[in-house]
Amino acid sequence: MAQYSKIVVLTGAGLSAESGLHTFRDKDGIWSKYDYREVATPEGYSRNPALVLNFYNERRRQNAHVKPNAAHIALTRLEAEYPGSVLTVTQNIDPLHEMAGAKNLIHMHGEIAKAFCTACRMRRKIGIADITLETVCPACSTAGKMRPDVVWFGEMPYEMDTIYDALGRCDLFISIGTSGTVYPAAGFVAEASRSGAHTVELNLEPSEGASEFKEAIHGRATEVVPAYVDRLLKT
Ligand code: BJW
Repeated sequence: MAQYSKIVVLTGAGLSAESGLHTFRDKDGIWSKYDYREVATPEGYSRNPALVLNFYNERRRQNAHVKPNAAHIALTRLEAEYPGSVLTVTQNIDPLHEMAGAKNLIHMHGEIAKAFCTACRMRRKIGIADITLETVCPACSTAGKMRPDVVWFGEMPYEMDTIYDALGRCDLFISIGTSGTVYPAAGFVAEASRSGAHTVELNLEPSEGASEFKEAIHGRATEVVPAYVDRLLKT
């Protein structure tokens, strides 16, 4: 019988780093080149929407060229082959989990490939198309109200009720490639611990919340994640 019956996996930018996408807080990370207050807050967007739209248009174009790496693929294998349930909650806005075949997935910080209309609140897939100040909402026909469907600082992440419900029931919580600095995701390990779950961090280096995990394995995601998934599938 499998050791755990309900697994929650939290992923962050470090998971996609070896697919060629920048993390946020590493030495050459996105926040070393951009001020998050200007590009990742509602206030920054109100001050200079063109700057924010261009920042995400550029990142959306980068996504056209990326491929899932061995860690994304291993997590999909876990979801497909593990005898218990596996929910992946990603902070990443890239499409790499679904490109690897993930099905039970929550994008808590939104998706770069979607746009959100602030007039009618419709969310829509746009693929790699740019959003501009002239973009017209296909649902309500309002121009200039479409923004990237991503969660900025000060905004409520998506599907929090479902996530907290899963954390309250899980018996294994795995955190991968995240610095543990951004809430509410940074608080998930404490939530899972309160439910009595075993908690594991798989990260290049100890994260901010490292001391809260019962187990830690440090190394590159493409190495430590497939090895950890193999271990789970063998037990
Ligand atoms: C590798 C690797 C390899 C590298 N292999 N590993 C004071 C106290 C507490 C909270 C707050 C506070 N003041 C404000 C807040 C709230 C705020 C917050 O947390 N701020 C902190 C900075 C203090 N949070 C919010 O506003 C959130 N909303 C909210 O709280 O609503 C209220 C609420 C309350 C209660 C319940 C529910 C809700 C919203 C946060 C939105 C974050 N948005 C961003 C941008 C999204 C769009 C975009 O992508 O542009 O999300 S910011 C950015 O950070 C992005 C990421 O998803 C997020 C996390 O980053 P992540 O993934 O951890 O990346 P890094 O770069 O930090 O770390 C990468 C890690 O990988 C590193 O450790 C590397 O070592 C490792 N790594 N290569 C393995 N190859």
